[in-house]
Amino acid sequence: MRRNLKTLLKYILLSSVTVVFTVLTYRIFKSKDFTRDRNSLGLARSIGIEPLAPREVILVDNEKIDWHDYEQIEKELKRLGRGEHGKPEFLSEQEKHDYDSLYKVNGFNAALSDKIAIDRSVPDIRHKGCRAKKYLKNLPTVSVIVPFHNEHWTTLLRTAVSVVKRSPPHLLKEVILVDDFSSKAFSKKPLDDYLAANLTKVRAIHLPERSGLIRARLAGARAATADVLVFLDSHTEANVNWLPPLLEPIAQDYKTCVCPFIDVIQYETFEYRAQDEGARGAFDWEFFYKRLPLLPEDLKHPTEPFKSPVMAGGLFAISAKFFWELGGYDEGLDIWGGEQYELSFKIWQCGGQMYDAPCSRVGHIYRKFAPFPNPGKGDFVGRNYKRVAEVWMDEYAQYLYMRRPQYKNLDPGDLTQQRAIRDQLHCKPFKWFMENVAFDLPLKYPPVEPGDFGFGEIRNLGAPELCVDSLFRERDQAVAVAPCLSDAGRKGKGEQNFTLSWHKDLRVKGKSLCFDVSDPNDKADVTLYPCHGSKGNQYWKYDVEKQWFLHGGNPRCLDCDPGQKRLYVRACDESSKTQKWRFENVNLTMIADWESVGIK
Ligand SMILES: *[C@@H]1O[C@H](CO)[C@@H](O)[C@H](O)[C@H]1NC(C)=O
Ligand SMILES: *[C@@H]1O[C@H](CO)[C@@H](O)[C@H](O)[C@H]1NC(C)=O
Ligand SMILES: *[C@@H]1O[C@H](CO)[C@@H](O)[C@H](O)[C@H]1NC(C)=O
Ligand SMILES: [Mn+2]
Repeated sequence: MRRNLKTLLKYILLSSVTVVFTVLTYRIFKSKDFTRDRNSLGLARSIGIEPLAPREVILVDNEKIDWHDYEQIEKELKRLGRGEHGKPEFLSEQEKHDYDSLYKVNGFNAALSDKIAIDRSVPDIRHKGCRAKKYLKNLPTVSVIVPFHNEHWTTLLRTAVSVVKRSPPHLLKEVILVDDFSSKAFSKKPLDDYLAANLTKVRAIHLPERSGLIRARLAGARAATADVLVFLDSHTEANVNWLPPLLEPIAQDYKTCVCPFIDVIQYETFEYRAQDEGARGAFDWEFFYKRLPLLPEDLKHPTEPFKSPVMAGGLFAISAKFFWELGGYDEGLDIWGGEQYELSFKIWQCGGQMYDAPCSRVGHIYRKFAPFPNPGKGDFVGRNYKRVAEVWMDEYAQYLYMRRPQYKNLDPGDLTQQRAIRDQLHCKPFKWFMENVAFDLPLKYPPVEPGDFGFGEIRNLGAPELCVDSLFRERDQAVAVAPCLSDAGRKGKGEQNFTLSWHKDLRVKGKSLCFDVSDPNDKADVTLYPCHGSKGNQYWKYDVEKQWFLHGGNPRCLDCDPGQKRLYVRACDESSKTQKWRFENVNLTMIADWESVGIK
């Protein structure tokens, strides 16, 4: 009896929970207020129930619409003037009086910027498929955060105007320009007045002391009131319909960070053009930012967001909720450097995900040179890197320290709070990140550099007195054969020491010049070209048995004309003696393992 009563009570409790939830979820999906949606959904999930809404309501919620602002697009197409449509522009001689002085403080052609309209048009260089793409009708609201220190007036305003003009008004809640203690006069009151009079959605906050990029971003994030934070650099231009592709993946799962494609605004001419059609962000073991190729499945869907291991750093969207769950940036990171790794590792290791959205494009001025003096704070970048490595990278930190032994003696400061975040969020180990997200990184950037497949002299068997010789030539010049330097009585000038590196390229010993063949014809020259990592033109393999040097994917054999002392490649021929070469030192173990070393 008692048992039955208990069961009955349980039943009543459960059904009332169900009723409450049905009502709640119905309201959630009907509601237009995204913040409430998300919080309630989060609540539902946090107590272990996946809310199921009535069928038709789900359909409403998944409704997708065309977000293009065709009126605006039409208007921009008709614009005439300097630098319009992102065309390259030039100053006349008379206009060049402050060219040098403005270049020096900005690192780009700021005098030209002043001649180009603040609301200029940019070309729609998105993949054609983006024009037909629809996105969820219900998208979260956005605060755009733009930290700046002494940014040039017109490039700063162009950033803000491009955002305001090319964002759906009801999604864009505000643009916050975070003035990191700029010393240019217009950065204070004139800026505030301009914004109040002309750009009501844009406001500036002025930091009372120099705080650095990372803390300036945090200050902006703290002031932001919308659902999603979008961080931009202060010399950027948002392209057509840039916002919905950034927001949809976040609307679908708030633990998501999305980066736009970053286009190039050329520092001299302000030409707007593509950098490329996308790559996955990565790093090498000195923490230089690198890129990995798209995966085959990414290439099949050129307009769909693809997963990226690390962000480039300056331009990204993330829900405020997730950003703060992750503790924002580590405030112990000083000025700049390492913050993109910190946030990226955190996002992936702590249950989130990161995408690049090909249909969202933002132009960025890559400066010609950095105009700012060194802040004189010692190796602050090294300290930042060490903080990131110590908190997030586990045993992989050693690969960084192997290359930068001086980091061992750097004091990274107090890491207690960062480690507590990692514990509290039950974040995964770095090994998980390396094996599941950046799984192809070690092929291109091995934690421990493999040795060479071989090195030394390369002697011809058809003409055994001749060796491959670069003759100290430079880029774009042909490699030849010459009398072997190691033979007695044949001393002379020459450069006959080469390495077949683990990159599967043939290098002049001690230089980063590689043997390159671009000519598909018979007897194609072998020329020297800066090494670019064994792809295509620079791929070489040594066949120990046949004593062939094979070039390229559709292999041809290294060969020579002993009379003319010419070196070239041609179709492999088992009977040719001049195609056989003796390579002075070969690591047979490594050659036997050819496929598993470096890039395949
Ligand atoms: C508003 O913009 C116009 C046109 O760019 C400019 O002339 C004016 O000075 C601006 N207003 C303020 C208060 O700065
Ligand atoms: C080529 O370089 C290697 C290592 O740097 C050196 O040991 C070797 O003696 C050199 N060989 C010749 C032929 O100079
Ligand atoms: C050959 O390569 C293997 C694997 O990288 C390495 O362990 C070994 O020391 C190398 N041998 C020589 C003689 O360099
Ligand atoms: Mn920048």
